[in-house]
Amino acid sequence: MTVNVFFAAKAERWPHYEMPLKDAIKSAGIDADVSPDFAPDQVDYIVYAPNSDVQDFTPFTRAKAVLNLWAGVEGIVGNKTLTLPLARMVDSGLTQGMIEWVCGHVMRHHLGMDTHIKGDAGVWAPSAPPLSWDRNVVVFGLGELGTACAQALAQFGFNVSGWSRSAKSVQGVDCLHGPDGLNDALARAEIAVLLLPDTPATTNTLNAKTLAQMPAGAVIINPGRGPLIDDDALLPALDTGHISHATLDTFRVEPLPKDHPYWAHPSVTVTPHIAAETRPKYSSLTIAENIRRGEAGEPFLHLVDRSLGY
Ligand code: NDP
Ligand code: OXD
Repeated sequence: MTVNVFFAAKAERWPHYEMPLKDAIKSAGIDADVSPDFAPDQVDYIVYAPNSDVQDFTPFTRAKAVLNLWAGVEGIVGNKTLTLPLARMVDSGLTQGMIEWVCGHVMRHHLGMDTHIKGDAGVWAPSAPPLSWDRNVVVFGLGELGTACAQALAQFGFNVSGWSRSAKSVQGVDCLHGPDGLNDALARAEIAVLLLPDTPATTNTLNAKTLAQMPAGAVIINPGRGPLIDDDALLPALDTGHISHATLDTFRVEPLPKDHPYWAHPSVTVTPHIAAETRPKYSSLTIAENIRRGEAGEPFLHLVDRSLGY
């Protein structure tokens, strides 16, 4: 029987997804109609972006799962009309993109690239950076993306620690966890990379108290989510130099409002939520595999735990 796969994302995304999604689902051996236009009660799977117009899932009476195109699920996990299984996006392209973005920004700060590239004209002021072996980097969040980034940073030679909710073992990474592990993680974080999900438990992970626990001159890199940082605590910490720089890709309000102090702050780099893209070519493979699983009666991959919110 033909499976109906409903593409519920912004209309402008459909031309990018149509062929990769159709090809991947066909290659997974599934006979499917894939379209952004279906009567809700005819839909078997919903390929979903949380900024879609679809916010009420009750009319999707025969659907078997919602397959999120984003890694972050804070925009859907609390939707009371959603009782179907919810899978989030994990794909090789997303992970590789995040590794490249995180390592690039860690290297910028580790090597002091801004100082040496933009140095005052005519002033020859050598100041060698420490080697990666002598630099402590902490990745907050050791999930799909955090683990991959932590391991890539360890390959460069950094002293890498990671912090997660539950205990972990990751080769080359000193793993800390839970509220007790947070104090150690903060104290080590000369460079902090935030790859936590946005949940009630992670809101303001970096606040006035925890920022004060970080080493003087620490750098923060946040490709995770805006609410992980209390902005009203970060700005004064940047002003005093206790935090020497923040490279921020995610914000409480996106796009970041034009009058937000981050834009003009000399110690802040703003990037427009581009750390890692969901690319149709790779994400379609994850979607297709989950549809294959659904049809074969196998467990879905990457299911979200609604009680934890990620
Ligand atoms: P995962 O769900 O795989 O990993 C989340 C990690 O955070 C896990 O290690 C988890 O711990 C940890 N965590 C969750 N809650 C807590 C807590 N209360 N205390 C300590 N640790 C906690 O997510 P991903 O790695 O796939 O993605 C991480 C986030 O990156 C996404 O949620 C999204 O917000 C963001 N993202 C940003 C993108 C961008 O372009 N800027 C692109 C893609 C994702 P445990 O392992 O114990 O469960
Ligand atoms: C995601 C993101 O969650 O792009 O996938 O931020």
